[in-house]
Amino acid sequence: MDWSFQNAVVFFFSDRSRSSGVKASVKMRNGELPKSLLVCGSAIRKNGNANNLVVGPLLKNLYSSSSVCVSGRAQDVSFDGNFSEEQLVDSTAVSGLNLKLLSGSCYLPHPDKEETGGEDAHFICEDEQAIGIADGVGGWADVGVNAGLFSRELMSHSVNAIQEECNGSIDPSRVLEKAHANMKARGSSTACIIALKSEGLHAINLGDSGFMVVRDGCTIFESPVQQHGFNFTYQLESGNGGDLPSSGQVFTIPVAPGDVIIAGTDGLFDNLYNNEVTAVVVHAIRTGLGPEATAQKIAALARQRALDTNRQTPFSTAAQDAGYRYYGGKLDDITVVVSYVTNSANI
Ligand SMILES: [Mn+2]
Repeated sequence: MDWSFQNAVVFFFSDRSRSSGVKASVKMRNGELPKSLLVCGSAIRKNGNANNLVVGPLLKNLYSSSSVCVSGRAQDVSFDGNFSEEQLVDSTAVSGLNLKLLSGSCYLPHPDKEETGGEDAHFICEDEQAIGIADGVGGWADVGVNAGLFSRELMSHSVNAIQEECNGSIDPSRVLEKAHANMKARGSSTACIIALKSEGLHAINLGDSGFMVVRDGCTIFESPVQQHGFNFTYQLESGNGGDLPSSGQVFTIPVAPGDVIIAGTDGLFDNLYNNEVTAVVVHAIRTGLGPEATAQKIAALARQRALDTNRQTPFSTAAQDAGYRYYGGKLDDITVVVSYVTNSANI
């Protein structure tokens, strides 16, 4: 099989606190409420806790089953607002050209945890035209559980489920359901699975990993973040704990040759704004870089921002909105998967 599974070994970081339950919310990365999504409750809740000055890094909250407002049903989102009928027709016409994804990735574990590899995991299924990303929730280290094992197992099961699907009709939701049903490891993780089909990208995203699509130097799509509260992502857990795959958001996005998909964990999207990612992509394409080299460039810039203690980042903005005094980037595992959408006749 011509797929590669990125083996992320494991490390931990301790969880700052177990979050109290808050209403489910959906928030765009840029801080705006999504226009075409069902929004449950408010956006990020102000944190009323006394511990408002954060000295160390803010770390992702564990799911606390006793205090969670589980979201409702899966939300089918097709981004009608972004695509005119004409574009949809064009894209369908283009699909006759047999689109293909050319993918490459870069993974930079948290610098303190390079030896054990961190908690992100991802895969690229070249033959099946699918990619996936998972970010194990680090708070599990407090109870002696390595969430890196969970994210790796989730991605491994996803690859197996993809290979059971009929070629060309991979359903990312079904893949995630199957993968989740087979989970044995303790822990929890975000998940994002994207497959290219004849009519465009099909994807499911649960939690604060995600992906964006760049066309002609513009961001034409970004998946919204799903979190229960600030730094408290939606997450899959074994069995019926945590959020369920049905809470993931499902997307169908028409794409065309020349489009670039950038998928990543929050180590990417907490540190770089969309326009920064897009600028790197545009420069990379202009200089003829392949998807792996582009992923490396994006990851390197995200790491640079993560280490910056002054610059405003998406994460520091979200932290400040939540009532924390926090500046700079957020040091975390950084996973970037870049896929070029090509006409297979050109390969
Ligand atoms: Mn992360």
